Amino acid sequence: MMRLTTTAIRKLATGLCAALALAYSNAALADQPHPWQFGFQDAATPITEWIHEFHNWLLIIIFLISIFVFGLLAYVMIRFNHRSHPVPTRTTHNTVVEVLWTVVPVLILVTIAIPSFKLMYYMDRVPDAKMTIKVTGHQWVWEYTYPDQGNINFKSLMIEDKDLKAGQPRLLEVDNPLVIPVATNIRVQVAGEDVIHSWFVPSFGVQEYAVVGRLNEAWIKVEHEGTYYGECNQICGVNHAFMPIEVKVVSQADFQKWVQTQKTAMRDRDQVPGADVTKVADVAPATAAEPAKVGN
Ligand SMILES: [Cu+2]
Repeated sequence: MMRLTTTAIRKLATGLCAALALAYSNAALADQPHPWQFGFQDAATPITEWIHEFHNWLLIIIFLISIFVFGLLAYVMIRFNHRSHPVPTRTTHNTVVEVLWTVVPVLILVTIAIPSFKLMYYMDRVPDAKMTIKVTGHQWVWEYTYPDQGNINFKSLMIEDKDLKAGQPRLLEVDNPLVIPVATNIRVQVAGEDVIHSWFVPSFGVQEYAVVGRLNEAWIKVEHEGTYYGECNQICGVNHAFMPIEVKVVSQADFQKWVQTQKTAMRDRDQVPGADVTKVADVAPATAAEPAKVGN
């Protein structure tokens, strides 16, 4: 029995150490979900900071209302139960109470509505964006385009479990992450190509639907360099869980370097004999498909 307990304690201690180590290694990375997490991921943009503030404000209101209602319930149960109050009153109306229980909730709703609308408009208007990124959702991969940087364009695919390297988070790591500069207002345009997807990065406070034939818009200004993770947030088919989002936020200088590397890579790709044909084929299907339809 004694030996059993010692083993159990040792196992528990090892488990605890492993959990702490995991928590520490995750803390070293930037925002991503981790096991046994409570609360939100850290805010990385002004929008998320505001969302968290608003959430905390609502929490206070909910807490106060709950205490008040539970207090009233307790008061009624103790003061007016059949033993302590055998003969019930026959009161049916009380104008003051009726006005109060109408006006007070209205006031509470107003204190919620005003900051809520402020936040909504703050999220909605892109403030003086320095660059634009186009995000396109496909079944089941994200595509990123940089129209201001010579149309750099690539697809971002999840790294499968068997190919993961140490420290890479499972189901979140991708081959080509989205790279953006730190402390820059960025317009994010989101569209879909097949079904509805949703580009969701919790620490950016951005969750934008990728709808075919629509261009939705959001904005981000990430305040610290690092790696941030998100996921497709709209059930989009069998591989919905396997189209994560990874965003690398780098300094302006590093971003410019990255842009140059991408441009050179694109130029090299275009110079490969036959590469132009592929390029045309990428753009062509919409027009090429039309005559086929007429033929049918
Ligand atoms: Cu999706």
